[in-house]
Amino acid sequence: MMQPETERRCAEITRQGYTVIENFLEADVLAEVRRVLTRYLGSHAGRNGFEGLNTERVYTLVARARVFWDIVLDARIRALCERFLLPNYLLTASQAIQINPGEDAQPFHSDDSFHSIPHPRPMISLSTIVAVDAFTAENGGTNLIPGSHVWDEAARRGLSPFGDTTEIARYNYAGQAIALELPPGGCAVFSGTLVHRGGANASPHPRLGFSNQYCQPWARPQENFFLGVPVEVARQMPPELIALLGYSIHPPFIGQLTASHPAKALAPDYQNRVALQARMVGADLPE
Ligand SMILES: O=C(O)CCC(=O)C(=O)O
Repeated sequence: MMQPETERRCAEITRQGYTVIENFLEADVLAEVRRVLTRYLGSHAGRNGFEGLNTERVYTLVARARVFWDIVLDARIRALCERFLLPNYLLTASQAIQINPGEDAQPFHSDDSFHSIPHPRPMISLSTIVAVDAFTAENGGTNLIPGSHVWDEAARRGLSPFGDTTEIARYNYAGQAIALELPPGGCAVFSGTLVHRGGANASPHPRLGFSNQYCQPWARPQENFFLGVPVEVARQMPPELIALLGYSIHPPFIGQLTASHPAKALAPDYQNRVALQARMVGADLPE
């Protein structure tokens, strides 16, 4: 039953760079997301124009609550990942973004541009952004440029991995952007090559959303989930999820842990192989 929907969404991503799933989160799931995020808001204010000086972020969502486990593994999103990414794709980012009233627009950027392979090129990552509060043109609903996912280097000249670099580039890009309007619980899925930014929030209320992003299995993820997700939490996760965090092999060897499967490191009795072998041969680490 999902197949025609997946086909339609794939076609939209291929044509315009993004697709929208209006009713992505059920009301109870959305309420749980809001409950968890409310607890953490206030713990990390943006430190620069890219994070947003009047924006709050909660990183590593997948470590914080089980509700994000199911969302990361959502079958509709995974069906799209399977179409655009290789098997053994990974989670690359999992963060909430609250754009507070009065915040300026973020610099224009695309989410996989720090993989410095020239454009046009296939996406290296696939992003989702989910509205917790309704996204509107007034409150900072993501500004995105339809069709920019296929731009070449000349069209992308005003961008850098940290966003647009000049006033004129910002002005030109803004003229081509649309504001993503989403109901609470709505989701947009877009190519890692699509040019976009968090919008300015001219409303009197914060705009809360979150973004899970997935990348090719050969690309280095943005977030270091091995260190960011406490091992006691990772041990409770379902196998499909720990695989997405990098406890997996992209054959033949990417991700191997001293020539064994990295998920073995989550076993309660796991012993580091290098330390074990050093003990066997009577060596000190490091010599
Ligand atoms: O919050 C948004 O609407 C988009 C934010 C974004 O693109 C980012 O922080 O990379």
